[in-house]
Amino acid sequence: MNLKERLKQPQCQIGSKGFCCKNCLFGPCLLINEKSKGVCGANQELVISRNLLRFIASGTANHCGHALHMLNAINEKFPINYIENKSPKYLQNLWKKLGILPKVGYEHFKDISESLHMSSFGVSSDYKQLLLNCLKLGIIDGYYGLYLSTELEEKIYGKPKVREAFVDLGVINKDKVNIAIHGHLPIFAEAITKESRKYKDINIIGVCCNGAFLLSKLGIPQAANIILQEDVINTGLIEVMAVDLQCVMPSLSDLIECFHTKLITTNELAMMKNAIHMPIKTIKDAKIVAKKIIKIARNNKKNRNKIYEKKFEEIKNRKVKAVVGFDERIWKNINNRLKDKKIKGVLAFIGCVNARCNEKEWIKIINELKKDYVILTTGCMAFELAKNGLLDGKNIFHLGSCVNNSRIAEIFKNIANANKVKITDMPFLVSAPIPITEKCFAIGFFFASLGVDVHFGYNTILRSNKNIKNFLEKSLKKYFHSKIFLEENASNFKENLKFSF
Ligand code: BF8
Repeated sequence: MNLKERLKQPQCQIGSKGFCCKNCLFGPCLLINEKSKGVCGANQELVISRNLLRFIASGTANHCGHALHMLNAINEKFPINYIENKSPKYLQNLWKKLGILPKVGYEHFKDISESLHMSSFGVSSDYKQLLLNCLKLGIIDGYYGLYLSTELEEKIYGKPKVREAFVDLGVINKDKVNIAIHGHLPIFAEAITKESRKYKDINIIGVCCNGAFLLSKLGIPQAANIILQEDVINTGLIEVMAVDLQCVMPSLSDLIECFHTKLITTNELAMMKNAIHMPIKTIKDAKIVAKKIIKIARNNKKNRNKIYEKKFEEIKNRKVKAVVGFDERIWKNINNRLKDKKIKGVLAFIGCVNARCNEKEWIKIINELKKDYVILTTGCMAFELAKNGLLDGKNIFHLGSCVNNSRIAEIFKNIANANKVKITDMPFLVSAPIPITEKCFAIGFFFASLGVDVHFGYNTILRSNKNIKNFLEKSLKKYFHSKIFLEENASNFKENLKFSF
């Protein structure tokens, strides 16, 4: 069964509205309407806010874990006073007043753990407290996750450079040894790219955020985002797929049984069935493993079934040129356009591409919006825009992987500073139109904590409860002058687009 077929499996109708509580064995309790209560007495808004907080805690753990693995690789500790140094002072004061200023250093992992604690059976029953804690985790995600990971990436490998590069499955080369790099940590991705330059027969291609990193930092072609990862192996032309952490579908383990592809895991947290495990902890390990994997891949090419080389003729032209490699330094250009009233505002389209949604509709609408707005993009959305030929480097800017969303926050901060106003006083909006992972929600709540309007275009948790909706749209306005809202229809999103500021 492939992804499309698995998507046809029935979805739980209660769970898909966020109304299912599985936090204890009185349950699962299904809270079908706004008057329903669980066995313990929890109402719908409590269940939704607890579920949301747990979702975001996990997303935040992913991004903070990303930074931690990078720090470990270079033998450094979490920096102290990081949030104080990176965030505007007026926001720190607001966060302090609301009781959501995170703890320092490694203590922020305690904040993640306390979120699990407060959302468990019989702890907090105040849904507003739980939602405010989602914002606290958003701040942690933003600084100890996104900012720190991006800073470490740039410290080790330097800043990206604007350049042309290629995306989509056609970047696989049937005449070469193809090595796909999937996951999120740049440590191995960069090491194998460097090592591969010693060989004429190696073709490195990226998948998901490692793909976005390699594309924007080194101009390495990106073959796939999340929904195309199985298709990469399905070409039958991949000698090795090396994966580390996050967004690697377990289905790959079964899929490689049908092909000669070797699946190699490189992070101790993420073992997989049918995979060879080659652990990488340090940059030195990465260099050693890179050499070994290149050897494995070159040896494996002879096992390729030649039928696939013929079949590849059908997709070899699926290769699109894109201008990539922007970073926060683009802010001056954007600020000038704002000052000259050439644009109405800045929209960031970030996050995943969910196969349950109609991505074509969103791409069409983003293409229309680029006439009036500067569009910033990262992660799998950036790939989707590139794949559709929209990244010409004029109105839509590719800023890298999902942890590089900190570059969007820096752009917002710099523009607001230059105009001597708060971030929330500028026409900025962040949208995750078709999210999949918990990480997308952590990022969304980070931007909301900065005072930026945040849109989700698909969301099975925030739906259908008026108190939750009121808090995220109205109470947030009171504290942050921003809102978090859900609009699943792309045309309606465009028609009703207006900023809170
Ligand atoms: O962090 S956009 S599917 S690859 S979560 Fe995953 Fe979503 Fe893609 Fe990278 Ni981001």
